[in-house]
Amino acid sequence: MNPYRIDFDLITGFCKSGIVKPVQRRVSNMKTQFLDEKAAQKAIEDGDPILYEFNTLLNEEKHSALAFGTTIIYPGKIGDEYYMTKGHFHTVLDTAEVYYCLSGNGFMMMETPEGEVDIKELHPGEAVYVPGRWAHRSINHGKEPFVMFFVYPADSGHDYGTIETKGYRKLVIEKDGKPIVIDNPNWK
Ligand code: S6P
Ligand code: ZN
Repeated sequence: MNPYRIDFDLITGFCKSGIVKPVQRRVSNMKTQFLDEKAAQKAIEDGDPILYEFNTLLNEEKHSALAFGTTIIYPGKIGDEYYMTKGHFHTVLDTAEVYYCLSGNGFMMMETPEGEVDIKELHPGEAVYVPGRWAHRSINHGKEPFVMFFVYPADSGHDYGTIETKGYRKLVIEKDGKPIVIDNPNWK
């Protein structure tokens, strides 16, 4: 392809020129992944809010190319659990990804198939390197939208099924006004 240029806002993460339209994910798109399924059902009945949006600013989808874009996770909770992304492994498991925090703050929750778990907090100006083999989920425990720029090998692919079936080993919930990490009692 030819060299390519695109705009995105450094605070909101959205493409101001409108060339790229965001993908939106609502509670109904990941209802079974929340610890409190009754709270998730109620949120759906009360208007099914958007949990997060992401903009794939480019995906050339060929080996040796890069894909990049922005993710915006809104502030909020389902029960005691913060709004978060579905999370995924890459289909080509050993492909890495970089996330750079533009605004807001939150966590990147990561785990390997072997059961190692790591969580990194991100503030504006901080980046996290997600090595190959690590599933990744973004969680907003702040009061503002949590906005990140990401880049990964374009042919990585997305394996959502493993997380949908097994869940994450750890969850982040709010207790006494603060985020805490707990074991997921529903993990299979
Ligand atoms: C892709 C990258 C992001 C996520 C986005 C939404 O490899 O990690 O573009 O797709 O943050 O998360 P999810 O888990 O719904 O794909
Ligand atoms: Zn990814």
